Amino acid sequence: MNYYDKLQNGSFETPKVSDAGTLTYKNAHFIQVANGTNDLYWKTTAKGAYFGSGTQRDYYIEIADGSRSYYGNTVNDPKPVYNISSAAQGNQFAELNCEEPGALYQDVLTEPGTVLHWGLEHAGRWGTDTMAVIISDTKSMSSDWNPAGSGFDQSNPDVQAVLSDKTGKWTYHYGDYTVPAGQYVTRFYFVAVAAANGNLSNGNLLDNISFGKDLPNPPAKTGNLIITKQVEGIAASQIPDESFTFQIKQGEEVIEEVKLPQNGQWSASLQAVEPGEYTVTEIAQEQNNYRLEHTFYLVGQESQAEGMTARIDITKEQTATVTYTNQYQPLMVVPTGVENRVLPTILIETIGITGGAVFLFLRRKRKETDS
Ligand SMILES: [Ca+2]
Ligand SMILES: [Ca+2]
Repeated sequence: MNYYDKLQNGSFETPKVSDAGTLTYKNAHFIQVANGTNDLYWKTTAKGAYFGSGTQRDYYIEIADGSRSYYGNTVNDPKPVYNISSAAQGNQFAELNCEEPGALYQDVLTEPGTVLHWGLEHAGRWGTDTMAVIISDTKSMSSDWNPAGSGFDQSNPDVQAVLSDKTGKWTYHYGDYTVPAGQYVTRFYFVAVAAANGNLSNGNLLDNISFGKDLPNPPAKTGNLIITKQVEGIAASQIPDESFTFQIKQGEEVIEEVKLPQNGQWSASLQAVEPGEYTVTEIAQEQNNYRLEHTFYLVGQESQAEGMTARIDITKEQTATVTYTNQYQPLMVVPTGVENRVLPTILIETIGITGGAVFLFLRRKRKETDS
């Protein structure tokens, strides 16, 4: 088995439905592919019958064609069968309940302490369907564990989200996950919990899934914004969590407030934001024994500007970035005693050097210099 550091085939574009082996129901084309199929990457916990076969049971994943392309003389139409007019991204999407409620999963190589981002688009099939996101260690998992359907336990601490969405449109969801100590392989489950029509072989459409260090691709017609904070002249480790507040405004309306650092992380993201013009304002906090000299911001690749408020255009299907840098000067107190008598006016300044080292410079006033 190959391992990757992010989820593969999150858009279910492979294997291609239009290739050999396509199944059809009311002119909607789909495939049911078994665990281990080339280019699939996904596995399922659900053992069920293959569509139409009646008895042949195996671990199948159902992938539908949402492209409205032609098969012979007949247009493929996902609408009458899946109640959705297209995939959320690309041409294909998956149905979590293939012939049984299941969990689709993948294992991803992870580094303890890092923050991973997940995102997905979900739709109900015959009404409101419910699914869950479970993220866990792989060590404690037995291979035949099926957390889906009646096996779902909401009190499981590995449950990250329970998502109920209507039929007919894709809804985007996202979240962050910090990899616990000692966890080098992380299993990511998308679990079918309930289906609107009660039929366990129907429901929970999924597309555009991502899980990894990179921010997910923004869903159609929306954008992302990443805010990063950095400091110079003071060690980042000296700065308490939530020292800096960022206000994100659209016009006069504050749409979000973000505090950094958060759990030791110096970046935060807003996802699936409506495109348009926004401002981000940093409310900087003074640090004990340091003087804030300058605040700079950098929007995308533009040149750095001094100030606290940045104007940012968020455009669809793009990720906008803004980085704020504060420069600090340590304030040093000269101990009373010998030094003060010998050097009554001594000005001690420090400057920060890249890499976090701090060098001290002593500068006497002219009248105190040796004569
Ligand atoms: Ca897709
Ligand atoms: Ca199905």
